[in-house]
Amino acid sequence: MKTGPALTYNNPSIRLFSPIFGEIQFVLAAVLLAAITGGAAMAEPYREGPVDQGGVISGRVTAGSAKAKVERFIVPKQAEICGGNYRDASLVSVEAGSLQNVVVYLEEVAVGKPFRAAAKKVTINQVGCWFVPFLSVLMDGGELEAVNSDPVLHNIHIYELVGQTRGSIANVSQPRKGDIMTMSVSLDDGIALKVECDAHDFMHAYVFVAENPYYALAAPDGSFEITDVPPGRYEIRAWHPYLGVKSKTIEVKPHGVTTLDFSY
Ligand SMILES: [Cu+2]
Repeated sequence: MKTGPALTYNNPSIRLFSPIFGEIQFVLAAVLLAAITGGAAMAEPYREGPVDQGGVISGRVTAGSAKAKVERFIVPKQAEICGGNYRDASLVSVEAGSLQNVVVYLEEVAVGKPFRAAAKKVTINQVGCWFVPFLSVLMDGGELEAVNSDPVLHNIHIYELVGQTRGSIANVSQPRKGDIMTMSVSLDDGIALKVECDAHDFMHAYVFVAENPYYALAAPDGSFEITDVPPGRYEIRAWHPYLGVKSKTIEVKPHGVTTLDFSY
């Protein structure tokens, strides 16, 4: 049974609220999704356990027909902190034919290797009015920390992404430099979080929320590798924050190395 986000914070003046309308829209979307899928039973939660004759999946994510896309935002205030009079936010980034900011992951793994420590807690720093990092991976049930390193107010607003819809799950004001907020994240249907700042509409970040440790954030050259995979047949997906999901099936043989590429 999953629970909603639990929030703790070091600043007693923090405001915590949810836009009711957004919540209602999100609940309706969730009900609709359940109706479409016939309210199928949820998969069992992932368990850590021994991996016998694990295999490796490796490959590369290429841009294919996807083109780099930049959105320009005006920076109307606090230019000395936030830098310049405008901000070019990269929605789709391509380097030498490789698509950047892609997470490749296995869907529906019942039991296998442990999560790496880095996935259990993710910190997003707000510095120079940027969220750093832009994309991170957190295990489902892990802890998300947000730090304000700027001498201006940021208002971190976190949404759960479910397909083409999103629902607000946390909205926390961080008025002072040094403010820290932590929350545990357990998602019911979504696969990622979108992080925005309500004080600066040009600040954007994403957190992929992994249900199992069989994922890889593709390197700048597009390469990825997923190790110690229990032999079997899987659905493997690539997820890009703006371009969405690509899906394939893959067979992993005992001690085998399987190569597979994604192209957007
Ligand atoms: Cu901000």
